[in-house]
Amino acid sequence: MEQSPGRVLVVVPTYNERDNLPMITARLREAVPEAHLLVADDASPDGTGQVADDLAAADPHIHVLHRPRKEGLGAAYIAGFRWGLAEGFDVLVEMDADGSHRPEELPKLLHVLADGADLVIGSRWVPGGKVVNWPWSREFLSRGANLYTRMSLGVPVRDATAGFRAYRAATLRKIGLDDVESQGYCFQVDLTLRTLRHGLRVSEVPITFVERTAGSSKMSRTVIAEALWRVTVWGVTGLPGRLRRPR
Ligand SMILES: Nc1nc2c(ncn2[C@@H]2O[C@H](COP(=O)(O)OP(=O)(O)OP(=O)(O)O)[C@@H](O)[C@H]2O)c(=O)[nH]1
Ligand SMILES: [Mg+2]
Repeated sequence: MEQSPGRVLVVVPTYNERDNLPMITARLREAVPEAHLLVADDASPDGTGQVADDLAAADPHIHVLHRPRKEGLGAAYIAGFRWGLAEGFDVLVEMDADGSHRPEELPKLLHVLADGADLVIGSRWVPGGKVVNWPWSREFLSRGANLYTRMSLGVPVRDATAGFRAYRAATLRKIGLDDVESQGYCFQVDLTLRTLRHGLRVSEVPITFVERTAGSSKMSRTVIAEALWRVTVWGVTGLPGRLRRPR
C-alpha cells in the first residue's frame, strides 16, 4: 500500500526569473498545497530575490535562500538541498522557475516516490513524455545528450539530463553532496549516476515539458561543453561511479 511521501520541499533555483516566479509559485501552491517551496536565488540582477522575499512574506510555505553570486544550477540545488535536509524535509524536489516543469504533474512524481522509488525523474523521453514548443535543434541536443550518456556510461535511464525530479532525503544523504562539482546539465547526470551507483531505485514517469514563454534561457555553449567533457571523463575513468553491467 502506498505510504505518504512525507514533508516535501520543492527547490526552485532562479536567475533572472522575476516574470516567471509569481506564476510558478501560485501554481505549485495550488497543485500541492502541503509542499514547501525554497527559492534559491543567485543575486539575480533583475530583482528576482526581492520578488521571492515578497512572496515569502505573504506565505509561510515559501522560503528564500539568497546566494551572493551566480554559481550555476548545481551549486544552487546543493545549497537548497542542504537547507532542506537541515530543516528535516523527507522529500526534496527539483523544479525550474520558467514553467517548463508543470507543478500540476508533481503529484505523479510524488506517488511513484511513495511507492518505493528512491529518485523519480519526470521524463521527456519515455512513452507518454512530450515536449511542447521546442525547436528541432533543442530536441536534437537533448536526445543526443541522453543517447551519448546512455552509451558512454551505461545508464539505464531515458532522460538523465531532466531537471524535474524528486529525491528521498535518505537518497541525498546516502549519495553525499560534498564532492559534487558539476554545475549545468551534467549536474543531473551526475546525481543520477551517484544514485544508481549506490544501488538505489530510479524511476521515470512521463511528463510534458513546456518551453519557457518569459525570461531568457541560461543554456550556453559553456553548459553544453561542461556536460560533454564531464560525461566523457566519467565514461573513461568510471567516475563518479560507472555502472558495472550485469554479466
Ligand atoms: N540560482 C541559480 N539558478 C539558475 C542558474 N542558472 C539557471 N538557473 C535556473 O535554473 C532553471 C533552469 O534554467 P533555464 O535557463 O531555464 O535553463 P534551461 O531550462 O536549460 O533552458 P531553456 O530550456 O531555454 O529554458 C531556471 O529556473 C533558471 O532560472 C544559476 O546560475 N543560479
Ligand atoms: Mg528552462
